[in-house]
Amino acid sequence: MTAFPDVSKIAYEGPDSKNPLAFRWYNEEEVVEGRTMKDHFRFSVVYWHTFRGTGADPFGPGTMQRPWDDGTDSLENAVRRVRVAFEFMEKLGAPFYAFHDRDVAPEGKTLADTNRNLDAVVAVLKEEQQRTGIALLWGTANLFSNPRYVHGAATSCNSDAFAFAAAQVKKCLEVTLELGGANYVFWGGREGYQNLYNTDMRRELDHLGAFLHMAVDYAKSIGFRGQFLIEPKPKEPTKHQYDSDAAACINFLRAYDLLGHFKLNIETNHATLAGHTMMHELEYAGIQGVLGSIDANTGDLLLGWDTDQFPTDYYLTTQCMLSILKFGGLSPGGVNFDAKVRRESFEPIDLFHAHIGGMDAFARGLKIAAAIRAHGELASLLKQRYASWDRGIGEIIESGKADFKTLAVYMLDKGDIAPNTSGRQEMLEHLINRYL
Ligand code: XLS
Ligand code: NI
Ligand code: NI
Repeated sequence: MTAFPDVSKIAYEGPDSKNPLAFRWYNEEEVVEGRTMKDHFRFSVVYWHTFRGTGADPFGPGTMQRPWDDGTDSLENAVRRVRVAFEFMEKLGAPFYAFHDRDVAPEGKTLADTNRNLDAVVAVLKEEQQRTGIALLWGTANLFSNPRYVHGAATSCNSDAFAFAAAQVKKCLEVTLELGGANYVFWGGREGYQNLYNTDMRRELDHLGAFLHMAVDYAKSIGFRGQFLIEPKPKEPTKHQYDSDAAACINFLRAYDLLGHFKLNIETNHATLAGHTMMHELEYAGIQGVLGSIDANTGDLLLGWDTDQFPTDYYLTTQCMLSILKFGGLSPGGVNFDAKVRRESFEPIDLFHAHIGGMDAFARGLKIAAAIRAHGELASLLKQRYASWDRGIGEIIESGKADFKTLAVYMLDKGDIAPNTSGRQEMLEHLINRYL
């Protein structure tokens, strides 16, 4: 069986190609800054949007044509979907994928049935991984779709929901280990609140901290060495998600003594929902030493929700790659397309167009960022801007040898500060355009 009979392996044809089913920039063997593109990006396809997305929105049902899918939640259908997924990823040339437990296998009547279903599908995933060499970037547990999680999972007011979530994450860690997953992700799902009148925030956060400690301990006990990642998001589905942005996550991890065990998985559309740019979130995570991986997508700034569109904007991908290169890359994380084709793009071939466009946009962004870095102009302007810290009083302050008294003596003697220089905002924005 083949699900994509008209598509052969997507090839790199170079910038002049007019073939939409070819890469113009992503050349997996090409070396940039000492690393192949394949290793820079570690591109990953998500199971949930790409193989489970229906195109439904609040105003109408699904539109996606997926001829291999019989519309049932049977195990047989789930297994057929695995074969299609690997055919797709193989033809695309994506080295990784990511899934939630419930994307790949149906829930049964009891937790035991559900675990058995998962085991059955995981055996097929493993077989396909071995056949193709495609690897698991990360696994995660869906702790938000089933109505039992209506009030959250680890932060639910119902302690049984916490216990069920623990059992579910335990199993998901086991299968992620079984499949050699490089990371394990915790996105908050419904961990947040709609209303503070009915919320004991202190208790909920304590429970979340305890839950993550249990996960760390269990992973250690089974020998799972993948990187744990938290994925910040400010809102949706709840009004306020506890992991609202990189800074909030880092504060939470530090407060609950978890910082050594986690890094962050930064998602573009979540950054913009938080009122930040993606580059802001990457820089903040990077300077704190917790930049782990990215969920690559983009929002629509005219729509105020998580539309998870595929990224095609070179400014965005250039900014991402400037930060990622600066902090030494993402591995063992990667560039995971947590993105979906829009409702109007309902044919199977659109899945190829979407991913090729995203991969090319990142490859182009990498080349632009590398050119900016190689030229060194931006770096030297930055260095120049902070030159007052490399000598004189700046150097004394940075070395920790100043205090309020000595600084007052210095300023009383000097009378006023050295004149400020221009920030050159427009010049810098214009400078970046030279490389695009
Ligand atoms: C939802 C999140 C989700 C995570 C995985 O907004 O992006 O898809 O990446 O649970
Ligand atoms: Ni995501
Ligand atoms: Ni998202």
